[in-house]
Amino acid sequence: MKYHQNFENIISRKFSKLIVSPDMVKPSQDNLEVIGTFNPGVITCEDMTYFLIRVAERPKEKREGYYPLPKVENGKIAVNWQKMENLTVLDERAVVSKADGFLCLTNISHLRLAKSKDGINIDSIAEVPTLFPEGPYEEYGIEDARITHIGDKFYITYVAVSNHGIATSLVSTKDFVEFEKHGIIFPTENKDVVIFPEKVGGRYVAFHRPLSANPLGPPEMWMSFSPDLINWGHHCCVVKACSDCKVVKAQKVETTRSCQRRRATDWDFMKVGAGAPPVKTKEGWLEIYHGSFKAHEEDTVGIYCGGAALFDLNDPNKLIARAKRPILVPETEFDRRGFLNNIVFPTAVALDSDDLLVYYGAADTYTAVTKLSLHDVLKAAKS
Ligand code: MAN
Repeated sequence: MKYHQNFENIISRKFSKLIVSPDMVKPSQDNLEVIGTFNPGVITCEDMTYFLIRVAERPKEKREGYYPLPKVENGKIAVNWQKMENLTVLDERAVVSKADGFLCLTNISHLRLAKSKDGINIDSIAEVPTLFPEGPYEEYGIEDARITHIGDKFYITYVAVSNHGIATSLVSTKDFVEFEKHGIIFPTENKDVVIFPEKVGGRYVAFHRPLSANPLGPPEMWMSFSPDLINWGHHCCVVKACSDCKVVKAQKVETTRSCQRRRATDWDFMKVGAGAPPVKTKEGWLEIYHGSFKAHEEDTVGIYCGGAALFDLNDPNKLIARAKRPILVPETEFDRRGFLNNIVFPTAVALDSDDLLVYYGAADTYTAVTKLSLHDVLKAAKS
């Protein structure tokens, strides 16, 4: 597929590698199949890289005229068989019940630990779930971990999905064996919460992505501050969807959310959300985030790319630069073909001397890593 020039990569990848695919992971129950191992939280500490991979599963059994909708009940994934005629398919991920208008997911996720000594080749993957959905706020699964190392602990944010909505919870661990749950830190609807690796001006800092039920504007990246990682406040919007936000003409773009008066050629015109916990560079806090757009009417969720933005080191809610074009577009076969095509969803980065290793979910199916020159990324951000 040829993209509009606004979607073309402005920098070249040094390499890309698929590192975890669904066939490498055992299902959590015999009646389920693993369809995705993606959007990993990743952190490197003392010569070991830890991955918390989102493992998406769906029921193996098929019944003519029915949809198997998974849900956690009594610590297990149960299947709710719903007549297809009573549902409207929203996209590959979700159906809507015609009776009450509520969404149900077609697959359900948990988090699984994998380890790697070199950060690129996986040495081991847990045989059973590491963090499994539990309680009333997680009955439709837990998704998209982001890991930040502060002091002697790893802090993990993840998305908790239930019929209460989509919220973000926090857990911490010292060893990836024992986990302490801290509950929901951003209530519904909020996701893409990533915590900065150190306090700035005496406060913890996080990006988050609230979603307004009233489509007054597109989903955008916000920032907030906390004395203790639990209580967050001083919220402000720091990155708006659409890097070049001029309105050229009223244009109706069907999304599940809104009709948007913006240019359909902007790579991030549908939404933006934080990706990886930011890294500290001489130029500022570097954030690799995601944005999405619809290239064709038939695209369901749209195309997801990675972008780069820089924030002031001492005053992080000050955006100092932002790349006009994406720095990562779906490029490899595994980015382009999967459960959902054309998705690059960055969730972690690691500095590797003069390079940046970017870990991401590819096509909502795989965990992948790519290497970019840090100099190229900073130059792109300032372009
Ligand atoms: C949303 C979330 C992510 C997913 C992307 C792309 O942002 O559901 O988990 O990877 O869409 O489908």
